[in-house]
Amino acid sequence: MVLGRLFGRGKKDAGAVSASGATAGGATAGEEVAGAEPAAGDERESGGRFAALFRGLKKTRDRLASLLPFGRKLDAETLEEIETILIQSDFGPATALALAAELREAYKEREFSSEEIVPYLKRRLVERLGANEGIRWAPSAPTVIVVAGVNGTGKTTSIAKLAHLLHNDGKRVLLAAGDTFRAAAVEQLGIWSARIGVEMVRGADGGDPSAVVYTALERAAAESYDVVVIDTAGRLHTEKNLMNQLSKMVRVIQKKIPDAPHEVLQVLDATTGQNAIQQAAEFRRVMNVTGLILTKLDGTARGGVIFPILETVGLPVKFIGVGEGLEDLQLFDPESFVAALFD
Ligand SMILES: Nc1nc2c(ncn2[C@@H]2O[C@H](COP(=O)(O)OP(=O)(O)OP(=O)(O)O)[C@@H](O)[C@H]2O)c(=O)[nH]1
Ligand SMILES: [Mg+2]
Repeated sequence: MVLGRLFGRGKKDAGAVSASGATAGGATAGEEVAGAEPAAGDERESGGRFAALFRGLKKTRDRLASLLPFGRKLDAETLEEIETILIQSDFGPATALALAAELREAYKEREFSSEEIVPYLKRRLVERLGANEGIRWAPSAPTVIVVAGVNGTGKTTSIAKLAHLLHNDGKRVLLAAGDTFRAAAVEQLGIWSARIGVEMVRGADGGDPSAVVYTALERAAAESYDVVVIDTAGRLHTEKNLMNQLSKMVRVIQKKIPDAPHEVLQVLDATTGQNAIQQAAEFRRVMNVTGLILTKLDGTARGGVIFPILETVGLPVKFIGVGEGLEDLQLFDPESFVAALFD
């Protein structure tokens, strides 16, 4: 089901896009409706999708578990403590204050006992995350996805992982090596593309990335590709150059396909906290960023950072990175995410 949403088979366009079917061991539709523990249980041990998420969020989960006053009487002091813990865990002041206020209110009305604190928090957190609509597909192929972000955030690896997901779902994926600034970047993507078994368009070293993108779009049309995923530089000589290059790339894409790019996904490194939020603001000034890929959640004990990112940046998190392996990019699923934070 989770993959179903990723591939746009959720509501309106059911069946419009062929897919090999849900293979990743996600929850069934019934389980999804049931609550925040859809994929837990057996799958946690079995090495499936939830297992990777559960493993990836271990640092954050351990930290929360060590902080939360389990089994304690829910009084004014405990409530105060929970508020502080949520702020310290990078849930951000807005989420932390709102949750604590809701808890206080609910406690006043004797809605629940102290054992219910965590289930209550989980429900509220899932609600705050909202739904993930998945990839926005083009009405007619190819769907063009630009992946941008500052250097080292995980663009190239995330593109490889995304291509792998899409390829496994039966999509014809074409990669465009748009980071021509570093020869090694093209090589890196080339190695991934060979490993995954998808084609890649490359240009001359140091050449104009817009030319690479143009060629990729021509080829995608001629050879009926479903998706073009474009890698971009994270660093040029100056930041101004980078922003100019990115906006030029978008103009070139739009000359060929007016309603493209259909997705501009900005990659943010979860371990950089507040910095990630600033980067998002900068990129939005030059590009119409449509969603985020939040990487390296496995590398931080402060995975709660997703909340202030969502609140401050106001863009949906579409994918999350929970490790360095090819299987470690997931469609962001709020319920599984929150379950993996606490269970
Ligand atoms: N632990 C962990 N490492 C990750 C994740 N995503 C990416 N990385 C690592 O982050 C490092 C940088 O990743 P790249 O994909 O090269 O980053 P980039 O944004 O393309 O970097 P530039 O091309 O220099 O702009 C690599 O060592 C990746 O393996 C993740 O989800 N978890
Ligand atoms: Mg790169």
